[in-house]
Amino acid sequence: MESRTPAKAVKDVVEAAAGKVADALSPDAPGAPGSAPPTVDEPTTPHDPLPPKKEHGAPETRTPTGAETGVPPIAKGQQGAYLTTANGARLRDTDHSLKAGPRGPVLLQDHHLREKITHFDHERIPERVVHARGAGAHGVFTSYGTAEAVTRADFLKKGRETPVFVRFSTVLGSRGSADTVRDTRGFATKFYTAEGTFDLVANNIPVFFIQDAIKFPDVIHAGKPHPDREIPQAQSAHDTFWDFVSLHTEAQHHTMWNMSDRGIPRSYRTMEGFGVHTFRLVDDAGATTLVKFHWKPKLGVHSLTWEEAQLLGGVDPDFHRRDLYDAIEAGAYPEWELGIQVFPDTPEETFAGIDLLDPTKIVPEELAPVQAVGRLTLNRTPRNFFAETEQVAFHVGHLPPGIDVTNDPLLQGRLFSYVDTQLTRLGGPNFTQIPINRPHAPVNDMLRDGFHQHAVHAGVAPYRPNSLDGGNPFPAGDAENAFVDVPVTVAEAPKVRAAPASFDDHYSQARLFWQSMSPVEREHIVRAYTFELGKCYHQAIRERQLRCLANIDPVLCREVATGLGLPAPEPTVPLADVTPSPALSQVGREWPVDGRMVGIVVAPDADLQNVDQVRRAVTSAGMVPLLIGPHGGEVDGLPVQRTFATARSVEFDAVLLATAPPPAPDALPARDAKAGAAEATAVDPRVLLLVDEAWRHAKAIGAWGGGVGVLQAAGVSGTPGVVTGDDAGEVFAAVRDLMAAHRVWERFPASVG
Ligand code: HDE
Repeated sequence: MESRTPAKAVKDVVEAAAGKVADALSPDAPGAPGSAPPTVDEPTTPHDPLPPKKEHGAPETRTPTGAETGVPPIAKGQQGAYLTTANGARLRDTDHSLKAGPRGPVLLQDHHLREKITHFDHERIPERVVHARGAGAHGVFTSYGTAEAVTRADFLKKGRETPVFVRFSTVLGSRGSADTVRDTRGFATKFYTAEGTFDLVANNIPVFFIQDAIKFPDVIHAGKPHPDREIPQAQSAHDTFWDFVSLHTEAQHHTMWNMSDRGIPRSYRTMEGFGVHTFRLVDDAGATTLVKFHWKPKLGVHSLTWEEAQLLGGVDPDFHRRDLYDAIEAGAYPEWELGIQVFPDTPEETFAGIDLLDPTKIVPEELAPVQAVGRLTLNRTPRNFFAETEQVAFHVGHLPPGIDVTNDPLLQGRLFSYVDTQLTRLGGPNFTQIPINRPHAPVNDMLRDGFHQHAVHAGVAPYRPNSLDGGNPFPAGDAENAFVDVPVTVAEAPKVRAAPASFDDHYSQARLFWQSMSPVEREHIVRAYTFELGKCYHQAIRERQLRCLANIDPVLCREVATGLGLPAPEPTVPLADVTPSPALSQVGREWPVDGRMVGIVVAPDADLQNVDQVRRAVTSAGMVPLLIGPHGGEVDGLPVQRTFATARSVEFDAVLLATAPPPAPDALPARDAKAGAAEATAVDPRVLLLVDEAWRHAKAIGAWGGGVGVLQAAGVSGTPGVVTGDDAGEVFAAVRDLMAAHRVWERFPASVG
């Protein structure tokens, strides 16, 4: 019997399938589930597993102790052509249990049944207690060498390329919750450096709710669903959250960021990342510097509108992870620059009067510019969500020589928590041996045994000192790049449960943020507070939060109070005199449009030659065109990716109209609720809704030929950001230019000056 089907057989299958595609959807649209289109009939000729999709990456094949194996990553997947047991015995049938006759009872001896069901029964592990919902990607970090002056870390030396795995996440929601909720986002990066793994476990907001890790259970219990009804899911618009943050007022700065557009990112690709705490770098000579880490996205910082975020929660709860995977698949690789703000390491640990140990404070970039030290590019999606994204385990204590921690009390608690949590979540102490967590540096610890031990340790003396293993392992010194515990002087002081007096300022930087916003961003903040507090059941909580807002800014307080129908209270502390930080605003610049989605409405009567040209122009501009037609399949030879029934404005960054399509046969509320009222319209009502929403969400809209009629029917002709013309290419070029500013900001009414 032939033990393996040759690889050629796989190639044959892929090629044969390509000739018998079940549906004619464009191969250009990202998101196809497999690496080859399926056939309508069930394949029966045995062959090796199909290759992964071209954008799939996988953890490097390393031993549990960090050595390269030389085995291609594909070997981590299934092997061979035939179905086997977990022990590799080939199976004849997996559809029927072993029974005493076809109608008889199932036999206990059915080891295949027991193995299959038992394994299935144990497929779930606990989700993360926070940041349960996330999406990951592989990539590479290339160092510019600009940090060499302040750190001895090898991966920051000029030209070093370090493999990375990044996991983005929300904080509050369960693993199956929606991506677009209003929340802080996690931005955790694992650098597999030659000197050991470095985890930069960051967020998209540069400050935190609390100043001391001992309050973490409190803030998370307050933000999570109520313990009795377990609602609401993945959101802060409820009584327990606002009860806590209005009493524990050090949370007010972070809460302000959450209520701003930062709380509803457009994409993971358009988020900044912040290490939050101050870290301490140490150079070859032992000199130290304090730094804060920043990730700066190449595409700029952009957000959804609140209505978009809410619609997406229902229409496409996977919006952010889909966006990440689609962009990588389309070749629009997400990029960030890593930067550091650099501060002298003085005994006071302050900069410009700002306490660098207080994680509720930023240092404005205008006071300490962010200096770029390298570039992160994400270029591969995980092949297996569970093995990679779910099992990846970050820890703020995974530090290479050259990077050390400070006494920030929030960071100190995190140093304990991240190992502790994996013990339950990943079922024991050997989680660094899971493929995605394996270091790319030689591991020679004296940790032994435990559940799921993957290493087969040699030697007889896992202790020091020893002579039986010849004294191995030996301590390293500076010459061997040993980790440096910076010998910081610890002041002699009484043991206290207390914070420094500087930690008492809870409002000045919330005010700094508010003062740095443009009018339209302030408008969004007012609406967000009004929405969230409006969802609280108890008036006492609303009133108490208004008191906090009064200490931040009287205009903000008054506007929110008006929306709630409550009087605006007076401040109880003097309003801080702040200098706005323009770097905090998201509005007023232009950015690359890579990986943006452009919807193009077509129908049989459209000028399809023009459509095809525009589609190519969209692709050449680094964006993804999706044709939206009255029905699936093709429209006059052009493959459509969406229909009027399946499309919704929220998945597009801009909409182009090549025609004014009459109602399609399924344009009935009975068939598609989006069709709305039954009254007859000249244009398909789903297309009118598409234009209406795109306009309301301040997206660029373009039309040529018959498409201009849709704009008239929707009542948006001649308004800002609506482009018409005879030449489809020129219309698209104008739309692309508008997209560079992210939105047509003039369309938002801004009453808050
Ligand atoms: Fe975390 N955090 N955290 N956190 N955190 C976790 O670790 C914790 C904090 C952050 O994609 C947990 O493996 C404490 C700040 C991210 O896997 C847990 C405190 C920042 C992720 C934990 C904080 C973060 C986590 C849950 C207060 C931004 C997701 C599962 C002192 C700088 C990582 C896990 C991933 C995850 C504890 C505060 C970022 C329980 C005690 C501040 C991005 O260990």
